[in-house]
Amino acid sequence: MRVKWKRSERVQIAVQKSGRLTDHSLALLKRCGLRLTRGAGQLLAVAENMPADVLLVRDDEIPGLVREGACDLGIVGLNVAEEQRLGLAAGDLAPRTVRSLDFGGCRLAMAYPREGSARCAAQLGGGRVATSYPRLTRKFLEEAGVEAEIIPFSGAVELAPRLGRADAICDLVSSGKTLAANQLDEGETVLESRAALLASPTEAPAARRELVDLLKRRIDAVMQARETKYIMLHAPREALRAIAELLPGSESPTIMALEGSKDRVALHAVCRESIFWETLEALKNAGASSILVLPVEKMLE
Ligand code: PRT
Ligand code: ZN
Repeated sequence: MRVKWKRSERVQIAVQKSGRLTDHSLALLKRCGLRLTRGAGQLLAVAENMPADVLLVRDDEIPGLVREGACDLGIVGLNVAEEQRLGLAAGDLAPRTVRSLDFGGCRLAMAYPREGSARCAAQLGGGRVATSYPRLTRKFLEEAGVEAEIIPFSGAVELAPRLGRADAICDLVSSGKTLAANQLDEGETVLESRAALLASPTEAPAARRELVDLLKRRIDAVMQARETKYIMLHAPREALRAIAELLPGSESPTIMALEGSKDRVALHAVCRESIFWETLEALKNAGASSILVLPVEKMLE
C-alpha cells in the first residue's frame, strides 16, 4: 500500500490490542472516518485515507505512550489512567483526559467477604486489602482515615480472601457477578470509570494538530449521534403541545399536514436523549400513532 504522508505528519493513536476496550475503540475510530487495515496479529493498523496509525498495545502501556509523546492520542480505561497518574514523580506531566467515552463503564470498588469480620473500610483497621490498583486504593483508604496493608495482586484478586491473603479487595466491578460468585459483597466505590480519550500533556506538533483536533470533534459528533434519535409520529393537532413535552431533549419539531386528514398531522423531531419504551407508551396515550424511532447515522452542527 502507498502511504502518502510523512511519518511526522501521521497522528499516532494507541488502542488496546485485545481486551474489553478493543472492539469499541476500533469501531469508534472507524465511525470517525478512519479506514483501517490490520493484518492478523499485527500491532499497527494504518489508516488508508488519512494520516493516522493505530498502535495496538496492552492497555497498561497506553498512558505512558501518550505521556512520552510516542502517541498523540490513546483510548484507555480511566481506572488505568488514574492509577498511573498517581505513580508519576512530582513535576512529571500526566496525559490529559480530553474526552470521557461512552463505553467501558465499570467501577473500582471495595468488596468484603460475606463471612469476614470487616463489612466496610472503617472496620478494616490494620487489615489487608488485595488489589491491582494499589495507588488508587491507598488514596481511598487514606482519605477515609483507615490504616490497612495493601497487598498488590496482578490477577484473580477476588480469590485473595479465600486464599487467606486479604481481609478485603479493591477491584473493578461491572455486573457484580464475579463478586457474588466469590461470596464477596460490594462496598464503597473508589472510582467510577469508563473509557477515556487521552492526549499528550503538551499540544500536538503543528503538523498533526489539525487532525488531532478534527478527530476530537468527530468523536464528539459520533457520541452525540449515538445518543440522538429521529422520531416520526402522527398525532391530533390539539395534542401537539402535550406530545412535544414528552419528547426528550428535542427542539422545534417539524409539523406536516397529512393528506386527506384535517385534524391529524405528522411530527418529526430530533431527540438528543435515549427514548425508552415508557416514552413511546406515554406518546401513544397522548394520542400519537404510527410512531417510528430511527437511529441517527451522522450529525454535524
Ligand atoms: O491485556 P491487557 O492488559 O490489555 O488487558 P487487561 O486484562 O488489563 O484489561 P481488560 O481487557 O480486562 O479490561 C480493559 C478495561 O475494561 C479495564 O481497564 C476497565 O476500564 C474496563 N472494564 C469494564 C473492565 C470491566 N468492565 C470488568 N468487569 N475491566 C475488567 N473487568 C473485570 C473485573 O476485573 C472482574 O474480574 O471483570 C470482572 C468483573 O465483572 P462483573 O461483570 O462480574 O462485575
Ligand atoms: Zn492491562
